[in-house]
Amino acid sequence: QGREEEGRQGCRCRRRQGCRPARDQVPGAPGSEPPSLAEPTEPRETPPPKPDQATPDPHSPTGAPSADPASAAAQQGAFLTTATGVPLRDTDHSLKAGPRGPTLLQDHHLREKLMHFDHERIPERVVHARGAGAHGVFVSNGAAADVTRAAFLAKDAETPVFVRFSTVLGSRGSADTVRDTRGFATKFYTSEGNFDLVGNNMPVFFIQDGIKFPDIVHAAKPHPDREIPQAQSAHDTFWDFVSLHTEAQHHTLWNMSDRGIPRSYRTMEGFGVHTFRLVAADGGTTLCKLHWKPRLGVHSLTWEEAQLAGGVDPDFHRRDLYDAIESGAFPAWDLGIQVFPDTPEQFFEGIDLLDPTKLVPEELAPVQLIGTMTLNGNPTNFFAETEQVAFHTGHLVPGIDASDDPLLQARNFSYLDTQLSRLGGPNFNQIPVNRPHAPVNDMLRDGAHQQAVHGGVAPYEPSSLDGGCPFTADGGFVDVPVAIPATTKVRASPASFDDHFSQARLFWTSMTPVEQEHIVNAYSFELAKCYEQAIKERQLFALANIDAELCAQVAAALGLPAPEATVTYDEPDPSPALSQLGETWPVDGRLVGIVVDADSDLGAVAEARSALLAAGVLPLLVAPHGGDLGAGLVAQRTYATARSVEFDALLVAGAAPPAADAIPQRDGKAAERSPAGSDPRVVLMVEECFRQCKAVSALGDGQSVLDGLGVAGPGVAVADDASTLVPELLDLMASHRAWERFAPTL
Ligand code: HDE
Repeated sequence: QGREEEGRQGCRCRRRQGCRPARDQVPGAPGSEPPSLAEPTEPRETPPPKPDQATPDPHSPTGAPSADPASAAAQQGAFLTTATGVPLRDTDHSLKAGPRGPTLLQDHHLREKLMHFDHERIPERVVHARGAGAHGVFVSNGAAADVTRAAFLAKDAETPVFVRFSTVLGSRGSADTVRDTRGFATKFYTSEGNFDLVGNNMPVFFIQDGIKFPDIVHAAKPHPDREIPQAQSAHDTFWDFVSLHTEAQHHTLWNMSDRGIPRSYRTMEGFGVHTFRLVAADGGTTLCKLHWKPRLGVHSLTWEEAQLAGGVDPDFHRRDLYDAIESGAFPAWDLGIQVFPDTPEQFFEGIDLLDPTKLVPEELAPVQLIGTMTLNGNPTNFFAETEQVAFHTGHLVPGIDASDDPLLQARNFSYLDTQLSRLGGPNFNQIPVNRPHAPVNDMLRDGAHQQAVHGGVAPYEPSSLDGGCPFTADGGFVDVPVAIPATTKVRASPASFDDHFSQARLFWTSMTPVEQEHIVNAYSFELAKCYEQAIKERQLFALANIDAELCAQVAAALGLPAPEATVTYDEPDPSPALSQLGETWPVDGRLVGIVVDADSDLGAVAEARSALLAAGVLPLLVAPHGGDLGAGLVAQRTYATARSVEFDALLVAGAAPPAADAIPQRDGKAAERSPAGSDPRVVLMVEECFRQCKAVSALGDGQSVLDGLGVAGPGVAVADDASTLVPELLDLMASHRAWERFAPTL
């Protein structure tokens, strides 16, 4: 274990001392310094190999002392070798009979190189194939210590973590900004073994029983005949299933809301979804739901932004996470719990805690914050870590146990299978990213890809050899002896699972008008993409049971009659906590595009840039051409490479006359045809940012661009000097968008 810890600490990323920084280096931890930001792509020296580029220590799975870390590194020495360490003189030419061939069968280097390459790919995950990962640290504040004896939740405990965010439906190479649920899976390397919290960015799920998982996934994946559409729910089979299987309506409504198109992984909430059981030191139990609360608040893209980003930068979320960490803007989340009494009924305020299509409003059970996770290290190697990480809901530690939620029960059964076929054998827990940071002393032996050289002769229990080791542990994992009432074996769900609409309505009525309008637009788009009239009509029936106005608006968009509701239930109280609007949030790590031209006042630009950096915001200079701009400023984007979706706000610091490479309009005169006389690409950037209700600002001459385009009103700031403008701009950014610029029709 000692070596493992050392390995983590040796991480060479510029802005951190190690992947597990000391407590006072963890942003958000008491006494920590705020990170200083830097452009993520700033040139730097090639980092030396990290200690975690190492093969697993062959002995550590048995708990035996570690070998010398240097001898275990995956890559050593200055010279190219074969896989077996034979130094090579040439890797560019195959061995031939004369320069014109043919190639000789005896060329082992050629054969080995191609054989390995041909086997570089492993099966992608059947769901959640597209993802991005990061290392970090979780620091507990001890608030959960009364309800759970989990060691990593004791006060001030620090635990290394690896997180993988993902979309659900798309393949590995699909776009990030599609409308979909997002996975939010965290592996805590605790002192008592690994705890995996394999959650989503939505608190509810499509199905109440895991036996339906293949059905919902088959329906949501591309059509089996032509494998279209990729990473989309906007097609017949998805809407066929969810309209027939109405328990999916609540989750579907979340997908149609702005939560389905997050601004960033950094601005997503996370949810454990299921109810878990906590076990205290005295054996007392409570039920709980787990929440991740992003320090930056919950923010989403608009649909237009999501579609643009899908084309302009399909890696939008992956890049955002990587760059934020590289630039020192470490994303952070607070972990929170809602705690409920562990009663035999397992209901809270009338809500069935075993039904994963139900949430418990925070107004009924406040989320108590129990610690903070900070992501401060990018993976060294995407395949080794992000692709090979293997999560499992059954990876529980003493103090946390599963509930009887039938979806969770099926997950506990299922995840091992997927890892077996994905990672090619039963020893996937020996892959570095999956290895616990606690000593392992199991009696699992042999199998494909075995890395350990196990000593001893008695991998069985009981034994009188090998000193009778290993011993079972006092204080180890205890399965809570929950009483199971006398009952009958049935294929059935409890009657409480029949309520499919009341919480969908709860979500709908908790939205502000602008959020409701986005939901209407999302349904109208998705259903209009279906071909089968019967499916659209059936989904309208489901919407009628959620809200008459929602149904009427979508029906109007589809050109269909709006049906009447057929299901009755008690009107739920709205939960304002579900809305994204109405609060202001830290702007740390947000991006501001600063548009300059050849005549911009670079002194003022430099001042604005420094003020933004000091506020934790990352300014990116957008110039007519790349390279040095003068006054110590370097262009980070050009008019040709920048697009509005990349920025959270815009600062126009020049009139931006058309650059030499501006695409000529029909008459060849770009400037005259552009309303502001500015470069058409800058005009597009300003117009898109304004339409997306982002903060738009202008410094000095930049005001002429906004004036020419009629850009004014809420969310717009102009000033002649940076010291006046920047505070105003930061203020506007804190509410994410100038929401009043949207004009909802509902
Ligand atoms: Fe998963 N799920 N799931 N799931 N899930 C997988 O495991 C499965 C469910 C979630 O970044 C797979 O390693 C079943 C709910 C995340 O590696 C697979 C059922 C929630 C990830 C699997 C569910 C999730 C997965 C695919 C119903 C939210 C990505 C590859 C019983 C609480 C983890 C893999 C990562 C991945 C099965 C339902 C979240 C096939 C059978 C509910 C975040 O095993």
